[in-house]
Amino acid sequence: MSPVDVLTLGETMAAFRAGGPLRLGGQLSLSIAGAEANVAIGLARLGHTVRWVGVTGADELGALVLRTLRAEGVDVSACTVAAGAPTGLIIFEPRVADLIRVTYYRSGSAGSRLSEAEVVAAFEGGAPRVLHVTGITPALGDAPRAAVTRAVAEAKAAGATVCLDVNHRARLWSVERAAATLRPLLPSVDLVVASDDELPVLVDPGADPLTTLFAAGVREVVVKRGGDGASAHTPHLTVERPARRVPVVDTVGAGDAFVAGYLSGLLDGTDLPGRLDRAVTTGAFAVAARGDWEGLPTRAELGLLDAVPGTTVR
Ligand code: KDG
Repeated sequence: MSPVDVLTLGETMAAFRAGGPLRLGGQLSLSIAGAEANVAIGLARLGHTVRWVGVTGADELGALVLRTLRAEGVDVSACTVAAGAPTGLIIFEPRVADLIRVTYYRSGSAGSRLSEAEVVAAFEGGAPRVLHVTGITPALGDAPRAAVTRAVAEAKAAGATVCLDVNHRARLWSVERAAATLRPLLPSVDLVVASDDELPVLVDPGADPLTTLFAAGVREVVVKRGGDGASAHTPHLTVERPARRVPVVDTVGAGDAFVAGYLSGLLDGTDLPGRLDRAVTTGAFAVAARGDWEGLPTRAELGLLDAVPGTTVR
């Protein structure tokens, strides 16, 4: 097992996208989805080496998860297949207008069995340049929480850059429990990614988020605002970027695509504006395509959105 540019860990589920309200039946399309896997696929498509660590069930949907990640060039050599626990499911249901209702079938899933053992295996090949973790994985249970804590400690000790995307999932845990788990990690975190409404997970009410996070040891803060763009902050510089204008097809996964673009820029040594430019671009690709990750660009495609709308590329 060789070192990689980026290591990430979490649960990847079988993903069903419904054509309409579930209670009316109809067709479902099947893929995979998981915030960390979405980032991994985005980075692999941009030419970086990526390892995703997780646990899948010894079932057909687990085979789909691993097959899809391998096909996308993501290293899954440190993954575990757990007998006796099913691969988790997520169902995306368009309910009204552009509102998507998400239903999880992941309690007791194989993914929730992720533990320090997988992390130790993942680091055996050497530390990554970047560790990417999200606030979803520690919400899955004590073992995944310990896995994230161990991965952050191992990455910090090895001098890797640690990226935390808050990715708060209110159906998995409360803001209070998320705060109690994620705030102690901040001294080991270099880069925090969050939306405005997720910052209270890390910052007390009334406190200035940037002042608080920089004081905790974080070096870079990126705030995702969806269609309103994004901003990136260090103690010495702030950069703002509008969202790129594209037809909105499916916003699920756009935040992960944004992170993949940002980390890609970081790995390439680009400056803060360059990282944010790439992030809003990859985020736009995700919004303009159906699926969590299916529309993500290769490096050669990054410039496609610069073309005049309606252009045919021949
Ligand atoms: O960001 C998209 C994710 O939310 C989706 O892929 C599934 O990881 C997932 C989750 O827990 O919601």
